[in-house]
Amino acid sequence: MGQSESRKGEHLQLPPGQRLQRGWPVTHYGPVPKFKPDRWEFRVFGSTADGDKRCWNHDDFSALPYSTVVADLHCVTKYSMLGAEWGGVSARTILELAPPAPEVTHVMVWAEYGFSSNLRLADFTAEKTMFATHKDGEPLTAEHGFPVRLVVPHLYAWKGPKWVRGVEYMTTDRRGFWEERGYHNVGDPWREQRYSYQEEPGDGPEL
Ligand SMILES: Nc1nc2c(c(=O)[nH]1)N[C@H]1C(S)=C(S)[C@@H](COP(=O)(O)O)O[C@H]1N2
Ligand SMILES: [Mo]
Repeated sequence: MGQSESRKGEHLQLPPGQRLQRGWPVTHYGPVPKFKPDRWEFRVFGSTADGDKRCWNHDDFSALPYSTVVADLHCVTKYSMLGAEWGGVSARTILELAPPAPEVTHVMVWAEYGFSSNLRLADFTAEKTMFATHKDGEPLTAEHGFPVRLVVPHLYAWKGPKWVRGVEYMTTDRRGFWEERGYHNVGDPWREQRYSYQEEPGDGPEL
């Protein structure tokens, strides 16, 4: 078959306990936010290298360097979508434009309505971690996170908030929305790190 089939060839493996999903379901907690372009901004704050915040409005964010990655999405409820092409702004680009202080070890990614997810800095700086604005060449739809969602292909999908509004650089770890509500602080699907009761010392802050 065509291009999508060969792309999928790179991603034939499903993490343990996952099944293949055809199509793209919508999964999230709460309502779909309404995008208000004049009020929208993408903010980087917390422990930046120079102590200043960075802010991009929607036009400026849309003008940042655009790249694509082919990556899978693994929902902790056990379905996986394989071989999507995500387009957007690499997390590494944000780190270059808004460098963190040397003491930063974790980030909190913030979305509309206070949804959040925490990541180790190493997961945030991973090559394929991306603030996606597009999937398979099309802008994201509202229910899939328009205008921007985070994609962290090597972790369960709750680690990638839809409707992202900012990144907080942190010098200690703190739990995000699902990490406070029973999900694993790290969330590696290859190790089936689904629930917080599976955490081992060092995986996350005390609950
Ligand atoms: N803001 C926000 N982002 C979110 C969630 C959420 O509840 N709120 N759920 C996550 C979960 S559990 C999954 S599986 C994916 C689903 O993305 P999709 O609806 O585009 O398939 O979004 C993630 N991002
Ligand atoms: Mo999920």
